[in-house]
Amino acid sequence: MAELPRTMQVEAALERVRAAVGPQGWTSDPHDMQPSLEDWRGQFQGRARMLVRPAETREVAEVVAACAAAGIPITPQGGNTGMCGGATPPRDSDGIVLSLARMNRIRAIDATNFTMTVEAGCVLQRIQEAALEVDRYFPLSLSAQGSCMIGGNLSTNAGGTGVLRYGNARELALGLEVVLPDGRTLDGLTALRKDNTGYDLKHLFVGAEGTLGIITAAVLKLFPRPRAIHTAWCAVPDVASALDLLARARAESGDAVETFELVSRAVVDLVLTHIPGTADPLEKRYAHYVLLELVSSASADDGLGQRFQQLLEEAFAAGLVIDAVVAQSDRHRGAIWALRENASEAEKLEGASIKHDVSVPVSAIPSFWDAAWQAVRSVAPDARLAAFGHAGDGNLHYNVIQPAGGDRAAFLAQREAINRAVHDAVHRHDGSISAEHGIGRLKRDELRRYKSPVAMDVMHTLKAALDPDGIMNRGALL
Ligand code: FAD
Ligand code: 2HG
Ligand code: ZN
Repeated sequence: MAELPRTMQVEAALERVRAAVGPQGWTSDPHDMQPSLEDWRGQFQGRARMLVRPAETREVAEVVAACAAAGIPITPQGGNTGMCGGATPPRDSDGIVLSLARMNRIRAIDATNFTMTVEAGCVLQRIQEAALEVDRYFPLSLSAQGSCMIGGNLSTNAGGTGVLRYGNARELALGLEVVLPDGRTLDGLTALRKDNTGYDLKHLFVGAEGTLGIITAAVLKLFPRPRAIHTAWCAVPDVASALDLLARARAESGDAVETFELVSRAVVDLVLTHIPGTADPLEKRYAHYVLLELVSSASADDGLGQRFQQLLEEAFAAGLVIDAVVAQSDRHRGAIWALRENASEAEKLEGASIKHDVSVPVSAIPSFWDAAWQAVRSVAPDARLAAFGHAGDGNLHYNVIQPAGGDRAAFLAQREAINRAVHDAVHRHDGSISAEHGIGRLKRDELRRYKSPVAMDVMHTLKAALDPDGIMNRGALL
């Protein structure tokens, strides 16, 4: 029998997609699709034939099989909060966006096994709340938690503010269910902590940014619920002192540090300017701050409060902390956290920023900080630094923002030179150009520049083996 022309193959496949998900599960209305065709930062705009929203794994499998048969590209999408444009289809795409938003069931919670089985479209905050309801804790925590989804968190291997104690998303997943690019379902929903039966396949899909398949469900690790939380907002004289404070806090608290966030004054000023209801908890202005949080899961306060107090006193005496405020209530703690949690939003409201989500060894942060800034100043003397981040993990958001009142387009025209200044400094300090946000479309060229050719080759080999026609998230990562 003669093969159907491509346009007829595509139409037949799209009809199969529509039938698989039913009328609730798709739209091609430009107005309804619009939010899915642009990223959170408004930096990427794309095109798609259809927005498809399956409600079950078998529907995802049928949609992918239909697309695979006709070579229709698929862009997977969760909460669309990603920072690198990975969930936005290409500008010239003739494919579909596949949203996991309707797959939002919590399938099971096993409090004895300390596990929860969730669908990919579960919003992170809902997972945190469901864990607390059974007196357990799911520690992945980021400012986008009210809208990002666990499938997106796993696909970007998200980090956030609890990595020091609990690891990033990769370390929180025991098993995954994945629809492969040919439409088969890989059921790896194991709740086992030990399973050495060959390659641990889940790790292929964590951090793959949707390029190797679609995560449809996951078994997550839970932890005992924190009972005592001690929070301080500390002014530090310089970045090096902050890291001395970190080392001291880890060693003297029995490694109870859950959060160690460095925030520069420039970022605090942006938050105070743009986010209503925020206030500076200290009277004087300082160059850098640390949001420090120590946590204990013991049923009574096991002396951590005392150690926390002692730690702060000793840090004052050693000149590592020059001013501080300790949270006295949940409300007070929330007000302190607001200075950190609103950093991205405040930066966005201030104007154009060139973001650098980078990591270096913790001990190299001070040297990197100065070297990178010197390099940026040499190419963009009027640019401003609004840096903050998860210093406890060696991860800085070394964001360079446009001059106050300056021209947005002129500033963004310097992107290449500014990226080179920062990323070359990262490279010289044995760091990574993407600590936690991934590569997406934003950093594809940067990845090629800094990743070893052998590593790139292995990644291309894996991609070709699993997705030979390249339908999964075309244009992202590789
Ligand atoms: P999306 O943006 O929808 O997608 C991200 C990528 O994953 C895309 O490549 C997409 O194709 C792919 N994808 C999504 N779902 C699936 C799936 N089910 N299967 C296969 N591929 C899929 N990130 C951090 O790591 N740490 C932070 O502290 C942090 N803070 C943030 C704060 C703010 C205010 C914002 C806006 C973002 C922040 N982010 C942070 C970035 C972002 O929230 C995370 O990357 C998050 O994990 C993305 O989840 P999402 O559901 O929005 O994914
Ligand atoms: C955070 O830590 C996020 O708040 C966002 O990773 C970082 O906006 C950024 O650059
Ligand atoms: Zn971050």
